[in-house]
Amino acid sequence: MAKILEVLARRVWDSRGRPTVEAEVAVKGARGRAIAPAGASTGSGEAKSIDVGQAVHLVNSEIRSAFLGKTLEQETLDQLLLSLDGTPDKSRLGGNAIVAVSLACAHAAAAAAKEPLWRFLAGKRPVSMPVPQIQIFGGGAHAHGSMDVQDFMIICTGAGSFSESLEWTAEVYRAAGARLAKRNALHGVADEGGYWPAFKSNEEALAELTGAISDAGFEPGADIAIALDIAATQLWRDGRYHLALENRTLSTDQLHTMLLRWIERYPIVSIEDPFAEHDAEAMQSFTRTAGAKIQVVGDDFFVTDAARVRDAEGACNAVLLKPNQVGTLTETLACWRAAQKAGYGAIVSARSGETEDVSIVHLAVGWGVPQLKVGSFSRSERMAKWNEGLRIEESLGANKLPYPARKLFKARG
Ligand code: 2PG
Ligand code: MG
Repeated sequence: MAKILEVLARRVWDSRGRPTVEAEVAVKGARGRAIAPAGASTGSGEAKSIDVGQAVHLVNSEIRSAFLGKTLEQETLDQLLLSLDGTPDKSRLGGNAIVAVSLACAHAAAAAAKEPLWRFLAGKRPVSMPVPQIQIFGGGAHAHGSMDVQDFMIICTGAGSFSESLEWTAEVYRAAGARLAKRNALHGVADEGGYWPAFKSNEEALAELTGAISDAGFEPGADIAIALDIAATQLWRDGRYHLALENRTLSTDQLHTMLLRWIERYPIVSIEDPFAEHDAEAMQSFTRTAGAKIQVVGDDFFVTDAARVRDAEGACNAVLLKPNQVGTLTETLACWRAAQKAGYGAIVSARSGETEDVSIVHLAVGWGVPQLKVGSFSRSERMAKWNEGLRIEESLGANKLPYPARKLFKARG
């Protein structure tokens, strides 16, 4: 196996105009490159990012010295990163330095094998395209709190392929924009490219999204369903959930009741982080009640940590996988394996601060993770990922591929 000849990092800029870490790893005749993303609604258990200048310096000094001459083998190198760091939260080398180097190693290994990353990761396993969750309205920490719920997304549950899902999404995105324009409420887009929210209540956004699905000529629930990320950790303060837009606070029970009512009224098939990260009991009770009907996803709740998934005791039935939330690729894969063992669904996810880096699309395809969340259907840091998915689908032969959308989400009217 190839030996590492060079490791380097530089400061680059993300979609929010903030600095981030780009790393490169080279072996003879091949090179891999990756950029660390950044979250805004972060879980307290996430790997800690450090000052970008310091992270770049540490890659170019300590990590480089430790890596030069080592065999390009992902698990061993990820283990080396963890032991060099030596902290439980990756705060010495920085989660941003670690994830950039770890991903760059994977790209270098794939390049050395002369394979696209997804194929290198899949090996001989058959692959299929993931089902996208695509944001239409962005709120929460991605829109200065101007709406409480963070992500109003669609899942094209009736689509027959990845590319068809994108075609349908384009129609809904356009229809949602037209509805806002008609009300003089089109104010640009939030951090992930979803329309900036101009609604009187969170529920109004749900009604508008359902209306946009219909306007675009689809049947809500049968063709296209709704997925929400409540990102409820952001709403929790002094023992209550604060809905600032509606000028009211809710107890845990009241939030539970409100979400159940939304599920009854709107074609919702997935809810992420319905309760705050510390509230395992509320998550368990919600999943007991709603979990047979919908996907309940843990993001801040799991922070891509395999041990948390193993200890969840039915708190969710699906896991969000974000490599930078845990640090290394090996740990991210361990979390996906823990999810599979628990019978959970999984979604590879981008962050709200992104770049042109498309690694996550390759991870979803290569590891066989059935869903992918990238943000909305605008802004090139998002479109770069959807477009990379189209290239992968094309190289796989789109019409021969099984597409799991209909199976994952039974049509709901
Ligand atoms: C999330 C992500 C993406 P952030 O909460 O799922 O929507 O946001 O990267 O800000 O954590
Ligand atoms: Mg989330």
